[in-house]
Order: sequence, then C-alpha cells, then structure tokens
Amino acid sequence: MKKVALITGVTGQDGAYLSEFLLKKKYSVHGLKRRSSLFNTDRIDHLYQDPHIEDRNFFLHYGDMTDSTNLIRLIQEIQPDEIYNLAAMSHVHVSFETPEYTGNADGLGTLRILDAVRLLGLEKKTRIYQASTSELYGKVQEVPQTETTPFYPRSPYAVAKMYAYWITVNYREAYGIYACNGILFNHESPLRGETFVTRKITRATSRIALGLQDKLYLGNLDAKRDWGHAKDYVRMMWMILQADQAEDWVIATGKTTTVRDFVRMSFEKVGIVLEFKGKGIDEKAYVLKCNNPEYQIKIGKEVLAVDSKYFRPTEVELLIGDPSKAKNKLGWVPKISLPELVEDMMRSDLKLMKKDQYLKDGGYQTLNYFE
Ligand code: NDP
Ligand code: GDR
Repeated sequence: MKKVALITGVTGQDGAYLSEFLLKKKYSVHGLKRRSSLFNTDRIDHLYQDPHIEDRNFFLHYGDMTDSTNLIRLIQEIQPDEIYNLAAMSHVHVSFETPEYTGNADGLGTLRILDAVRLLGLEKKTRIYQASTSELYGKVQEVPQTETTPFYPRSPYAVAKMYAYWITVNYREAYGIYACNGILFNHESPLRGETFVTRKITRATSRIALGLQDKLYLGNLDAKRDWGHAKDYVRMMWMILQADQAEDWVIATGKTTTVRDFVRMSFEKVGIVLEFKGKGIDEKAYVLKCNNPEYQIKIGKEVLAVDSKYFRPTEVELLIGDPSKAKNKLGWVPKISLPELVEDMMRSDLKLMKKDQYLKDGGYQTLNYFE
C-alpha cells in the first residue's frame, strides 16, 4: 500500500522539495494550496499531473489554514498517514505588519490540523510534523541552542509559532497523537522566497554584476544565522516521522555566519571582491576588485547601503543550533555546506537574471521589486 501524505504549504520552498522527496519514495502526495489571483504553483509545476490521467500520485486541493471546515473535510477525504504542516505566514518582518493574521494562520492553524485529526478519530493512524523554528529562541539565552534551551520569541511570527509548538506537544501528551516539532534553523535554496535575506542578496548580486541593478539595500548586517540547504532539511522532516517515538528535534548545521559575510560570499562567486566601510546605518560596501572580465563593473562603485526600513522592531541577533540529537539518534547530518549553498543559489539566480537581461534588452518588463 502506498503511503499517503498531506502537505500544507505545498507551494512554498519546503513544500516543493518535500513533495519531490516523498514522490521519489513512492508516496501519494496531497498538497494544500491557497486560491490566488495569479498562479502560485511555480515551484511545483514540474510535479503537476493532469487531473484527467489515471494513476496520479500528486494532488492539489484548495484550502486555507484559517478555515477549519476545509481542513477537516480534506483530512477526512485524504485519510493521510502523515501530515506535514508547513503552511505559514513565514516572514518575520511582515508579521509585525500582520500580527493577528499571523497568529491565526501560524498558531491557530496548527491547532486546527491537530484537532481535525482528533475529531476524525485518526489519532492512531496519522502522524503530524509541525514546522517549528529557531525563531522560538529569539533573544539569546544559550549558545548553541538545543532542544532544552528556553524560548524567548521576539516577533508576532515567533510568538504564533510558540503556540503551535506547545499545542503540538499538548496534543501528543493529551491524546497520544504521534506529533513532532522539527525546530528548524534557517534553510535556503534557489527556491527561497525573494524577500528573505539570502535570496535578496543572491538576486541582487547577480543583477548588479549584470548591470541590471545599481545597489542593494539591507538592514542589520550583523545578524548571525545558522544557514543550511532546504534539501537537507526536508529529508529530516520525513526521518522525524519515521522514528520509533514522537519527539522534538533541532535541525541545524552548528555553524553561524553574519549577513555581511553572506553578501561577501555571494559577490565572490561572481569574482567581485567587496570592501566594507563605516558602521551601523552608515555602513556601505564598495567594489575593491573584479576578477571576471565578463562584468563591466567599476572599481570603487558603491554596491551596498543600509536602510533602516529593513530593521525589525525587535531583532534576533544570533542563532546557532546544536543538531547532536538528530545526528546521534537518527543519523542525520547536513550534506550541503554553506559555500555550496551560496554556489547553488548564485548559479540559479545568475541564470534567471540573464533571462531578465534578455527580456529587458527586448523591451519587455521584468520583475522590479526588491523589498
Ligand atoms: P514559504 O514562505 O516558502 O512557504 C509558506 C507556504 O505556506 C506557502 O505555500 C504559502 O502559500 C503557504 N501559506 C501561507 N499562509 C497560508 C494560509 N493561510 N493557508 C494555507 N497556506 C498558507 O516557507 P518555507 O517553505 O520556507 O517554510 C515552511 C515552513 O517552515 C513555514 O511554516 C515556516 O514558518 C517554517 N520554517 C521555515 C524555515 C526556513 O528557514 N525556511 C525555518 C524554520 C521554520 P502561498 O505560496 O500561496 O503563499
Ligand atoms: P529570518 O530570515 O527572519 O531569520 O526568518 P530573513 O532572511 O528574513 O532574515 C535573516 C536576518 O537577516 C537580517 N536582514 C534582512 N532580512 C531581510 N528579510 N531583508 C533585509 O533586507 C535584511 N537585512 C538584514 C534580518 O534582520 C535577520 O536578522 C527565516 C524565515 O524563514 C522564518 O520563517 C524561519 O522560521 C526562520 O528563518 C528560521
């Protein structure tokens, strides 16, 4: 019998990689997608199957984390062996603008999934993975952060995810549901949303090298993150649900890097060496050397400045996870290093931006949004 999985947030970065992963494992994969006025399935279009063919193994359903009736009906119809609850308003900065919605989708949305499983009597059948986050640690209490480090959330997003974390633990203890939190540290890829800092940097670096953009504006360059590759992290989501016992797990690389160094690494991938000058809001970066004759970029050109609009009302300064439990108990280790991640993202964005250059030269409009 094929295993059946339901992925909420199937159109997101992790949803796309997890769908690929589970389809390779011969799962029947059902994804929850929101209705949108534009197509929002770019990341999973290569997996799409015409609804008219027989023997399909990839199915999309309209739904929303704020709609209990929809979630209950879908779970009843699909009868999933595994639910991966990845859907969320996942942007930390945006959560300060939409705190109530974030609480509803990210916090109560998780309760809706757990309670649907309970109401439908699926407690013994359906295993649930909850997409928890290193943002729970927030203000530094301990370094590196482990499964026992106290939480101190610093944004409406993190507070909503803290509710989701504990309601997952509570439903496990109260009703015996196999429900686990994966406390995942930042993970990136060529499919990362364009407004998260890594992707914003790799897109801008490519555009600046190609002469399509003048400058990159960022916020806090001193923030440190433990960055891994999303492909490694979705593998662990699946491993978590195959373990003998339902538990909570930290998934991280154990290394941390500043935003500034991520910028430096991205520019180095196109042969551009940067020099950073100034501090805080006045910090800027200039081209010191360009080792690639393909790019006509002037030495001394200012390519990066700080804009306070990207500062958060409360910031998470330092994240570094200790993945020892995942390594020792499940044998998980990340296979893709940070330089390889930057390489992967830069290769992909350079290709995309060369397409933009071609379109622009042909007089067509290209995406011009850099928030
Ligand atoms: P993305 O932002 O790329 O994807 C989020 C997904 O959730 C999208 O499919 C989005 O749909 C969907 N979604 C948002 N709101 C709703 C809603 N109300 N109802 C239904 N679907 C909704 O996130 P990632 O793939 O990066 O992350 C996956 C999960 O893991 C998220 O819960 C995130 O908070 C969490 N996480 C992510 C980490 C990371 O570094 N990437 C680290 C730790 C946790 P649409 O495409 O229509 O917008
Ligand atoms: P984060 O990711 O908040 O860690 O949440 P993001 O990439 O948005 O920010 C990382 C750090 O970079 C700093 N920063 C900027 N961030 C953005 N987005 N844009 C900027 O211009 C900029 N300049 C500096 C931020 O201040 C921050 O310190 C991600 C999301 O995927 C969450 O859903 C997930 O839970 C956590 O990772 C783990």
